[in-house]
Amino acid sequence: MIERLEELEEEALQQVEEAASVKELEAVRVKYLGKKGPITEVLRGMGKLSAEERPKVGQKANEVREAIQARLEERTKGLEEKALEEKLSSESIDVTLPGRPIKKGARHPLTAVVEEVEDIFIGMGFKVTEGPEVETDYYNFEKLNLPKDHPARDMQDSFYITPDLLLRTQTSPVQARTMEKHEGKGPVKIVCPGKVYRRDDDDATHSHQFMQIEGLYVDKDVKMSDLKGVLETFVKKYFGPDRSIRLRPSFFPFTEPSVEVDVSCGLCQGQGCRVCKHSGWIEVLGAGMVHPRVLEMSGFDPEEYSGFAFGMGVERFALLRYGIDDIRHFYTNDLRFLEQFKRS
Ligand code: 2U9
Repeated sequence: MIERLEELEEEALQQVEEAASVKELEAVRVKYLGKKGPITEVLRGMGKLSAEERPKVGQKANEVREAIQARLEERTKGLEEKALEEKLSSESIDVTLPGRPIKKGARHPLTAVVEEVEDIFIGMGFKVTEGPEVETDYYNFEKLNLPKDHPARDMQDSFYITPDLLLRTQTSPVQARTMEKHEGKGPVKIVCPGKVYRRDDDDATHSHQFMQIEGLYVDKDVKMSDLKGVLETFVKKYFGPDRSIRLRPSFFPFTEPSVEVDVSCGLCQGQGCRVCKHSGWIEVLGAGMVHPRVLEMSGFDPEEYSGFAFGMGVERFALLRYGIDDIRHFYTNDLRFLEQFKRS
């Protein structure tokens, strides 16, 4: 039996040496040291041995098992280390490879216009303020001198959510809320950019959702000439120093007097062309002195305070800046359109 065990040891160790993978080593372990293996078999037959032989064979069997087990462990460890080394060397980083280019996005043209307009007004001391897109009827209309029966409410057909809640039709409620927070004390000097919603059929020049930037300056002694100066500075900064503005009388419920602001046409220098519809002027803003009732409703004493306000459509500014002919391009997310606004 001892001889048989020695044979088995030699055979098993030989196979351990020949195994080429951890998997093959495991197969050798099962074959020789498993419950159904030949060493177990030898041990089972020990009952037939004499009392003298039995411990010797037992001890030999244990020695053989331990020897095979030890060599198996050594080789397993060796193979695992080798596999790890191979993996590490095959995965090594070649630092000389050129980097993968990162696909850069671009700011949406409307965002670019909003940021540019904001920067110009920040330069004149205005703060940027935002507010909710879902508004109450009270802040969207009532506070802006548009009572329930006002015809302008029909003019701006709106998206109502409940009888009292709607998608704001202008960013003006942000100004009304801000004035209220100031509790009757000026100055309030803000520009309010944001999305607004009106029930309109979408076409090349109309969209049911569009963007506005409105501005408000309320303080003691704010005059119409301040409004003109601020808007002239803005227009020259946005469109160019050679452009001029003109004011035409208009009407808005929230301002009195109200004006429409035109900028001289940049294509024909006021001579008249296709872009300005042969008038030499392009309408770009609405504005006016804040109506005393609007001041009062938001907690300012119209005897002590006055203010001006203005509003502009962002899409119109973007159309003019980039020479785009259809407002719907801004909302269809066509990459062929959007990628043209990448900065080099
Ligand atoms: C308060 C008081 C007054 C905001 C103003 C306009 C004139 C205006 C239009 C321009 C193009 C909207 O996008 S558009 O259709 N806006 O003409 N907006 S004055 O007046 C305010 C706002 C808030 C408390």
